[in-house]
Amino acid sequence: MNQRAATPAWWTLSLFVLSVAPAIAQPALPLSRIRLPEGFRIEIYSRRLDGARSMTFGKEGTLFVGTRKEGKVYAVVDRDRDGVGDVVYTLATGLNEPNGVAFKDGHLYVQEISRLLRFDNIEKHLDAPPRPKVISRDFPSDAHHGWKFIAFGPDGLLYVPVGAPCNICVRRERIYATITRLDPDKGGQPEIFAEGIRNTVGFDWHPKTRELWFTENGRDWLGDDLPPDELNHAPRPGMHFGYPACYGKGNPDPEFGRGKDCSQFTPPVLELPAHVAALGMRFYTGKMFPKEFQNQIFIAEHGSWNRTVPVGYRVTLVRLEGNRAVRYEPFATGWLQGREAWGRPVDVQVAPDGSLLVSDDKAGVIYRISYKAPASEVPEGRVGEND
Ligand SMILES: [Ca+2]
Ligand SMILES: [Ca+2]
Repeated sequence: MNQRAATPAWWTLSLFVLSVAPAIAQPALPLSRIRLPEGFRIEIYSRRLDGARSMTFGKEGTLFVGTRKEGKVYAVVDRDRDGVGDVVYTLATGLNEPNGVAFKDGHLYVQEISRLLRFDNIEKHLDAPPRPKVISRDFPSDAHHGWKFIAFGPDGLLYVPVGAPCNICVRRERIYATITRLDPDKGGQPEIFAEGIRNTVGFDWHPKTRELWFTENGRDWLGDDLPPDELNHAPRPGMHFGYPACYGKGNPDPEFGRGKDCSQFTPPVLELPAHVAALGMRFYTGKMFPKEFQNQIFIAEHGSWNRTVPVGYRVTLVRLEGNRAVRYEPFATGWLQGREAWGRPVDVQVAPDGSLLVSDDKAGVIYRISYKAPASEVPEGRVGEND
């Protein structure tokens, strides 16, 4: 800084500006730019959530939200259950990229880069959260792809991915480029569930088959259109999904795939466009949306950085027939305007009322997408509310 500029008058002025800044309202977000299928609408569920990333619900309806660089974990409570969060608690600060949040038996689990933390009986203590217990320190400390999405599977185990600590590389330690799982009550080393996964930041289990599905981000620096991001299906432990040797449906990587037989790896169910950055994904299990959305997959696409013309920055829908993906279509678009994005979807989460929440770490908000049948589709004898 220029020393001469730091006169007492300058300091007085800057302190004044700093002290009033928090009182200035956030600029309104251009929500009218978001395009959705007929009958759907988008609103703000909660704002002032800097860096909002992964989401999970507590048993009493509290929404927990992780972040990365912000180091914070938030809790949002919708006291009157009207679909708008009323209170935001900051449960923790100063954590190391606490991207992952999961909830079980009253406790909130938070995954930093290398540590798994647990906040006991959290919904009873939102205004004065307990110090977290350290459940595990057994994950690598690499910052590259180090932030983690976590979730409990139908087997009661916590699934924790470990990304490749690089754009693309081979590491001797087997834990890299995997999805692991562990029993947080027992502790101990995580078990490798699936491998050959460059980096997944979103997964869910099919509500009927209870099998794992996950998104995966492809490598960078292979050009604008290669390789695809992936939607994968892991019905059992021990599967290998190809990284770093092979990408997409059987393509060898130009550097790491020489001499490799790509047919020995499990291909993705669906190749997504390159660089869309498919992060959060969930099966829709609510009752609010029309029947054809039941058990279909929503994907949050964070958007590209390694591409000439930006892509992604939207929520997409994958329609399934059994274990086959039969359609991939945009669901919510408009965060990207020309080459500029005003928001970046990170995670999707079905709320208890059946609406779909979407987190956005650029705009620092959670959106709520709800559905009401257009008036013409309201059955006779039922009076539609004014919209
Ligand atoms: Ca409310
Ligand atoms: Ca793959």
